[in-house]
Amino acid sequence: MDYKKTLLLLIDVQNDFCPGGALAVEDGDGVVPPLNALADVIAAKGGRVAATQDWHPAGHVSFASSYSGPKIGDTVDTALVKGQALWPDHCVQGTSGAAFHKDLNLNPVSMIIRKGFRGELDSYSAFFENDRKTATGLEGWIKSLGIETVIMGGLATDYCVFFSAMDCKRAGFKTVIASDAVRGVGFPSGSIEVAVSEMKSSGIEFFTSNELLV
Ligand code: VGL
Ligand code: ZN
Repeated sequence: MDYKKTLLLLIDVQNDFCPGGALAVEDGDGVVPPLNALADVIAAKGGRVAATQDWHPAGHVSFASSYSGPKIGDTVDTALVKGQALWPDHCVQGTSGAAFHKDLNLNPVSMIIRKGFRGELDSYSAFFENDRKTATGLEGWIKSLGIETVIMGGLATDYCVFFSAMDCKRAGFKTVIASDAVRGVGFPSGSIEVAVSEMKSSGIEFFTSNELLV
C-alpha cells in the first residue's frame, strides 16, 4: 500500500491503561506488538506516525477523587462539560503511569499530542477536548501535511479511540481502525460493542494490522 498520505495515530498507549495501571484495560498491552509493526512499515513507506498521551494535572476534573459526593463511574456536569465521567486518578503529568508503555516503539513518532492537560477540561478525542470545541491542533497539523487517511489503534476502544475516530471521520479523513490493535474499558457494560457499531455505521473501516501491512 502507498502510505505517503497516511497518518498512524497511536492512542494513549500508557502504563495506566495497561495491566497493573490505575485504569487498566484488559489486555491493554496487547496493542503494542501490532502498533509497533504498523509504525515501522508506515514510517518506512513515507507516512507519518503520531501518538496521543493522556496528561492530567493532579486534582483533574475527570478524577472522582476531586469530588466529595460523586464516585468512580458516576457522571457530573462541570462548568465546561455536561456528563463528564469520573475515573480513578490516572495519567497524572510526569508520573510513571502517564509514561508510554516501555515496549512502544516511539522512534517513528514525530508528533506527540498531550490532551486533558487543563485542570478543568478533559479530552477523550485526539482532535477536540470534551467541550467539543477546543481543538488540540492535530487536525491542522495533519491537513498541513496533506494527510488523507488516518489509521488508528490503542486505548481505549470505547473512549479515546472512539471519540478520536468519530472526530477524524467528521473532519473528512478516511478513518481506519487497526482492529487487533485496540482494547476497550467495557464500562458501562456493552460500551465496546456500542462504540464499534457506531463507528462502523459512521463509515469508519476496520482492518487487522496484517491486512494493513500487505
Ligand atoms: C481514557 C478514560 C479516561 C482513554 C482516558 O484513553 O480511553 N479513558 N481517560
Ligand atoms: Zn484521562
